[in-house]
Amino acid sequence: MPSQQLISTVETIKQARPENLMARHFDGDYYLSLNPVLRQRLQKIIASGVENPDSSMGAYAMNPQDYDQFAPLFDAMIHDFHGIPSSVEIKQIHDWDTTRTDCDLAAIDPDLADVSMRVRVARNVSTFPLPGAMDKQQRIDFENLAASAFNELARDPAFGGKYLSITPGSPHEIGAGEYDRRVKAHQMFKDMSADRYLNVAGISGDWPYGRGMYVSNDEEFLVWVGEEDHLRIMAMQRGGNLGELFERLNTGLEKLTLYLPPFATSPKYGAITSCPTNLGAGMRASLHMKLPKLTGNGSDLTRLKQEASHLGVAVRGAGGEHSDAGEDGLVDISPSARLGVTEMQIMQKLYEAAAALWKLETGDKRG
Ligand code: DAR
Repeated sequence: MPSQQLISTVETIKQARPENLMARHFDGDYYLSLNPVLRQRLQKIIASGVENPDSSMGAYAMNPQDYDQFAPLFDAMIHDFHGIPSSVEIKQIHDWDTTRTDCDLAAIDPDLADVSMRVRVARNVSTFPLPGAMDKQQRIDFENLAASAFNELARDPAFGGKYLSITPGSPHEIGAGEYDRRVKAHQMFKDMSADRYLNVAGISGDWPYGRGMYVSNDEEFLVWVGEEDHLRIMAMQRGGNLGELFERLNTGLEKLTLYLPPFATSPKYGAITSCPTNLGAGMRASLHMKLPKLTGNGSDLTRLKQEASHLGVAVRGAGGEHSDAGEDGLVDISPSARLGVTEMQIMQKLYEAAAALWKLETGDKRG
C-alpha cells in the first residue's frame, strides 16, 4: 500500500476504533522516516490491525528483532496494553519459585480442592523467523526439530508421551477423527485458517503444515507446535495445588531447552512472542470456578468482570476466548499482567483472586 494511503487508512481506524492500539500509536512521520525496506516490514507487522480495525493490539512481530527495530511504535503499544507508564523502564525478571507463597486452593475452601487448572508459556526459538514470516519449508523444518526434541523428552518417565502431527505425510500424522477428538477435548488447537487476525498476519499460513502437539501419557503436559508461537508449552490438571502444576510446567520447560536451539528472549521483554500481549513471562495461568451467584447462573458476567478487574484477573467462559459462562456459573479466571511480573507473582495473583472471588460468591460461610 502506498505510504500516504496507509497513513490515512490508519488515521481513519484511529478515529473509528480508539481501542486499536496500533492505530492509536502509529505515527505517520516516523513511518515516512523509514527506508523502503523497513516500511515494507512494518506494513506486514501492522497488516492484521489495518485489515481488522476491531483489533485490540493490531500488530504481530515477524522476527524477534522487530521489537527493537521498530521500538518507537512497539514500545508505545506495549506500555499502553500492559498498563506500564511510559516513564517506567521495562525489565522482565523470571522467578518460578512458588515455595514462598500459598498454593493450596483447598486451604481456601474444600470445594476448591478439585478444580480445572491450566498454565502455559509461549516460546519461540531464535533460529527461525516468528510464525508470521515463516515459509512452508521453515514450518516443516521447525516441526521436525521439535519432534526430535520430543523424542528426547519422552525418555523421561515423568514426561513420556507422543507427538501428534497434522502435517500431511508426516510420520507422526494423525487422522481427522483423532484431530477433532483432541480439539473437542480442549487439548489440540483449532483450525487457525479460520482466524482472520492470524490469516492477515501470516501466522496461520500453510495450514496445516508444520502443526502438531506433543501429549504426555497422562495427557496433563502438552506442547503445541506452530500455533501463534513456535511452541505453547502447558501443564494442566484437575486438583487444587497450583504449586505442583507450576513445578511440572517449569521442569518440562527446562528439559525442552536442553534439546532445542536457544529461545528468543530480551532483557526488556523477556520471552519474545508473536503478539505483544504475550511478552514477558509469556504465561497464561488459569483455573475454572463455579460462581453462580456472581454470574446470575452464567447469564451475566458484568459484575464478576468488574470485581475480577479490581483483583487483576480477567474472566471468560470456560470454553475459551469469547465463550460464555456455564449455567452453573463455570468461568475461567486468569491474571491479566504478564510483562514486568514473574511467574511466581502470576501464580500468587491467581491464588489471591480465587480466594477473594470465592469469598464474594459464598459470603465467606466461615465468617
Ligand atoms: N486479535 C488480535 C490479538 C489479540 C491478543 N490475543 C492473542 N494474541 N491471541 C488483536 O490485536 O486484537
